[in-house]
Amino acid sequence: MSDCIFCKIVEGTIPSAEVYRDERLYAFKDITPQAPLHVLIVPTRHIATLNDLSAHDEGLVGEMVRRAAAIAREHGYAERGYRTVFNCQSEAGQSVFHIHLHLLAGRPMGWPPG
Ligand code: DGP
Repeated sequence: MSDCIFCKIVEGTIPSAEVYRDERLYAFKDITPQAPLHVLIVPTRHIATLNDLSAHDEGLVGEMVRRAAAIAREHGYAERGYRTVFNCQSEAGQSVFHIHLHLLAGRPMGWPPG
């Protein structure tokens, strides 16, 4: 989608700190990290919110979650712990409307989230 900031990051027209890439996923460092490790995992195809997922996307979402776990493990957080978050719509904190899974690790996390 032409005016989507994460599509531009996937295409490389906006620079980002790459963590992982394949045909279906791109993972990169969050520009305003909220933890020592803060990575965003996005599909390379534009999907605006979780509400726009179809049954066809179940494998894709599974890949996003498994990739978050793999990145956490690569950074040494598999046993210590990490948090994964999808924000959906503005009230929940979604500010970029291209779905992304936050992976946060490296500090104690409170609950409930703010
Ligand atoms: P959310 O609020 O859940 O929609 O998360 C959007 C995240 O995207 C937020 O943590 C900041 C991050 N972000 C926004 N713009 C950019 C950017 O241009 N580059 C990078 N690396 N991250 C961005």
